[in-house]
Amino acid sequence: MRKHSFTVITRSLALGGLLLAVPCLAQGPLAGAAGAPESSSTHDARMKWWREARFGMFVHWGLYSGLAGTWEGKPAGTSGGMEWIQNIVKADTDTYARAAVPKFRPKPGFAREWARLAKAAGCSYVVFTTKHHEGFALHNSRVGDFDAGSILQRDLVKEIVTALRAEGLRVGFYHSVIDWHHDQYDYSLSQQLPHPLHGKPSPNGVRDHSRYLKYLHAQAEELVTGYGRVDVLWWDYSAQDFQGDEAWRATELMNLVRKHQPAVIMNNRLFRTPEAGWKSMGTDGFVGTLDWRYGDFITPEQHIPDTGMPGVDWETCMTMNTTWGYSEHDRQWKTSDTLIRNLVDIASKGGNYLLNIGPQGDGSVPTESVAALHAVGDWMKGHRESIVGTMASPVPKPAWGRITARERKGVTTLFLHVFDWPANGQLTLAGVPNPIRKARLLGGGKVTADSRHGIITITGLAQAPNPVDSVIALTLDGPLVRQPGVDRP
Ligand code: JFZ
Repeated sequence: MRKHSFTVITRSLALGGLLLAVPCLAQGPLAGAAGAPESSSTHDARMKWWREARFGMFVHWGLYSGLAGTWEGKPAGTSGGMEWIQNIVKADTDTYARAAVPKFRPKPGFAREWARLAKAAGCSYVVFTTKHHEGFALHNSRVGDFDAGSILQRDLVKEIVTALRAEGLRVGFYHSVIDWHHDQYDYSLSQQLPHPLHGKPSPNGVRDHSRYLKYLHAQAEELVTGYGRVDVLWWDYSAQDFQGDEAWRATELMNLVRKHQPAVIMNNRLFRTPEAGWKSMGTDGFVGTLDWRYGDFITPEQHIPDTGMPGVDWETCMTMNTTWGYSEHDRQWKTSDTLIRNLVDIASKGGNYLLNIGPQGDGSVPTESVAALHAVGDWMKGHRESIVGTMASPVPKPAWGRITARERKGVTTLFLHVFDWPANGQLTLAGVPNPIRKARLLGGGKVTADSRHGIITITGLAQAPNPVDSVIALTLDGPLVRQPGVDRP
């Protein structure tokens, strides 16, 4: 159950008979032109492509990418987020820009490489940093001078969006509300949010945070008006002591974005309250509900929730090594087998996987990431239907792997993802009462399925056809019946 709020109920009543006329009135952002709350059906329609997509590519790229985790010839660290290097070395923005700008030299055609890579990997959407905490904007901004237009005479957002669209990919903008460049961003207002000057007096005297907010809103408006359709806005981020309307004029910001992009899907990071799904200052806590006025989905970072997040939309974002922004010192690469199984694990719990690349200062993607994404794509080619357009497993995860599900016209398909092929060659599955229509191995191969005493047994294969994840599609009569606690929206 999602929470209802008094404001919204009052609004619904003010609309007279509408509450009776629309059976599924839920709380939500004030999305309608007349300020009417969004209905569940409108919300579902807006979320449809995203829920089906299951797999997206994240891109962290900015001035930090050229620094590559190195400051004054020494590693700023060998693990962790090097997009934070300015904060790690406590550089003021001028010192930082002087070191970083000369190393940020986007090569021609870099964006096409990203887009082709995302496509080859089987991603449906790409979310990239339009501005990270460092404050450097990748578009050509009329309201500032710390942007690609002013400094490189290029509009990198335009280049990236054009390339993504050419590959038929959905477009997402990551945008940091934290800003280490703007001279009116008042870092003294939060003890919890990072800033290179944290704890030090402001070098330019008292700051007027409302002036920063004007700039933040103006740049956001440029981004949602200058580049065609924007499918996702990925805000980052708030703290318990500084969040929401007070910190960012967040409701107004979301409404501004929705005015220009009515179908946009936004995350919940402009806020940091239980109503917005947050439990603590970590990204692992989750309260079980999300009021859509604060965002459409929850953002677990670098971890996969044990049993998913029943009843809400969520997306796990994850690095391939340990940093978001490129670092020449980070060699802790995950194997492509791990990435594939993570994707399957997440899909089996009803979530999305947003997998990060950190291109270098010239825009080229580390060879390790390219190889891994191609391996994921190779697996996806033969198994796409078991991921894209599927829903969470209706039953808890089996010992041998994971399950994703699909229901169409009263016919249910369970995709049995086998990570560990049983030694006796017999795969068993309990808790699924539907009669079996047929079973087939994705990629070709004969298997037999039998149901006896409520247990389905699949035989016919002595060994795993795919060492990472072999998938058996099990078609069943009747609708998908879920066991309690393993639901999704
Ligand atoms: C944020 C950024 O700081 C980071 O650089 C990267 O962009 C990542 C995707 O998002 O990292 C966070 C944000 C919030 C929390 C932790 C890491 N948090 O609230 O626990």
